[in-house]
Amino acid sequence: MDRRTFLRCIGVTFAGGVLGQFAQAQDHRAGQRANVLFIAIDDQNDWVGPLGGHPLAKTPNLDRLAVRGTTFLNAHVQSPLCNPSRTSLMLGLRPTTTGIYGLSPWFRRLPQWQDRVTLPQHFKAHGYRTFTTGKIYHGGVGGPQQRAAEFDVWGPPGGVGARPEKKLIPPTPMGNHPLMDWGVFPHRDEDKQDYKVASWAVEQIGNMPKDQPFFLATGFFLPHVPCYATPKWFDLYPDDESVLPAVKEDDRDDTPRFSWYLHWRLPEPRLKWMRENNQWRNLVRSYLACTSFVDAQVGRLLDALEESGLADNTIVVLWGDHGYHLGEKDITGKNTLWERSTRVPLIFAGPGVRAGQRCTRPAELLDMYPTLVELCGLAERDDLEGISLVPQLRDATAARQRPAITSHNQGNHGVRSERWRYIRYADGSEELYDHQNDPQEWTNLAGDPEFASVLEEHRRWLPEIDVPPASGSAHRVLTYDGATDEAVWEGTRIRRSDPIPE
Ligand SMILES: [Ca+2]
Ligand SMILES: [Ca+2]
Repeated sequence: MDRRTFLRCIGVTFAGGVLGQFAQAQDHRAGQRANVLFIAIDDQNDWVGPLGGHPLAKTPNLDRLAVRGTTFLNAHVQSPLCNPSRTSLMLGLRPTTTGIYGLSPWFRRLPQWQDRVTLPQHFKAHGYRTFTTGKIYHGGVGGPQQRAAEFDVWGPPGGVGARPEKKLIPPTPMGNHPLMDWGVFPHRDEDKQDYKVASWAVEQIGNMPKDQPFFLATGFFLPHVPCYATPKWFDLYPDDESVLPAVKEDDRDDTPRFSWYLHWRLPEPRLKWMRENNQWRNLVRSYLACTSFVDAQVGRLLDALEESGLADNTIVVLWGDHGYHLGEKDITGKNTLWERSTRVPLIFAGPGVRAGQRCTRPAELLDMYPTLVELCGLAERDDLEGISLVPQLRDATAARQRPAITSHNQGNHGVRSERWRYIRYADGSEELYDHQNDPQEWTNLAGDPEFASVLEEHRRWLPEIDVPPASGSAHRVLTYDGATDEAVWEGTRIRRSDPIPE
């Protein structure tokens, strides 16, 4: 009997919830569903060891998680911004379905989503005890009653922790936003909020009741700005040009003007400012340093799981809420439909997950909800927009029926298949990149008749449902009226002739 036939034969057992990594299946406590350790990393792009987005990134703990599990090399967010990305994956719905594109609103404020059963709530309904600490949702969820409705047990919130008395870098454009800061300064790791978040999660893991499965959500804030690091982490990265990502000087010449509208006026400095103020290398090293620091916190969680004896019956899933540009395409920050902004770590490990796999099939963070439901044998839901990744967790080469789709405000979508990235903006302008020959997305092929059929193939995946911003939408919200060619960014009209803000 080959493995596939074997898996089919034991399919009933899989659906029943006692999931095993083949020979390990019998080791589980009879009848006990697998636990879930759900790890979020804020603004974490693909600069981690398992994804290879930066050749110098040092993430030994993500590396060891990847050895234990399956890494999705082509996983993408549904929105390149915290609130819409997290709302999407926790609800199992696309931003184009909810209309949540901006940093506001909190989805419970909308009558249509007030009673929506989120991922952790679905686990709670199946007998799990749910825990949360750090940044899982984008903002506060409300008072004690609302908090209790979202999770059973609440740990320390997310945040920066130790910070210098004043900003380390020169005043940044567009208002010198307090979060726009980075650099090395001496402080104790223990005083960082992410350290405290990990400590609390470690403590919970050590004290988990043995007779009830748990869903533990742990959200790290770094490498979100401000990226403060102690010399220990900063010095992991060379103080020379080798640390900088490759950029093409005229890269934006073949991208539509509308691509600028998606990040029209933002506190994140452009590359030009970074260079003029001698901050590019500093930001890159600070971001990488913070990535390594967070990796160490992930390591503490993995150690705790092993020491508690729970590792064999706990599914670990680790994800980043969206990527981050550090100079590529002339900008820093998020809010784009390009690879650096949409590609994120997505790693599963534990019972039911084949170890050591690297999957190149497109995957969406939206898929986590149905995947975890299937892995843990919970009741299936027919109102989720993601697709379970369990076939790929068993065999990384298993077929995937659709590409990954990222949306940033109504009408702007990126479609990522195994080989291509197709982008369509609300005004109809387009981009096409061939990742086989152009992994940096430097050459826009959309205007080349040779690729007309590729364009056509990808256009059909544009979301059919594509609603306008929900009521109360604010911050990084862009609207466009095709009839009048009027684009409005955060309430202010952009004219075709307006210079691109620096
Ligand atoms: Ca984020
Ligand atoms: Ca280009």
